[in-house]
Amino acid sequence: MADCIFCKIASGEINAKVVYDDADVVAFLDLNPQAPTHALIVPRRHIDRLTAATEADAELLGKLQLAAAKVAKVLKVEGAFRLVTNNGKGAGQSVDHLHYHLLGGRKLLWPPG
Ligand code: DGP
Repeated sequence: MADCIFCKIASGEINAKVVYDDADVVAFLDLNPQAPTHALIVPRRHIDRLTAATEADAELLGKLQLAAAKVAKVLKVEGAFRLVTNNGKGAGQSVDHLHYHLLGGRKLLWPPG
């Protein structure tokens, strides 16, 4: 997508602190961290949000979760972390490219608010 910031990060057009990448997935540190460890895991292929995914994306969605587990290990928070996606503006989604927040490094409260 031409004007998508996460597409540009995935293609290398915009710099980010990449902590993991493979053929389908890129993970990088969040610009505005909400925890000592805060990474974003995104598919290289543009999908607006989880509810825009289709059956054709099933394998990719699985890869995102497996990549998230690898990112947690890379960032040494595999023992305790939260993986969350904000789907839609009302849920706090500000970038329209599917992404999972991986948060860790501090006590994570529930419910999250
Ligand atoms: P959300 O609000 O769920 O759509 O999360 C978007 C996150 O993306 C937010 O925590 C800040 C982060 N973010 C926005 N622009 C950039 C950027 O250019 N680089 C990086 N690393 N993170 C960004």
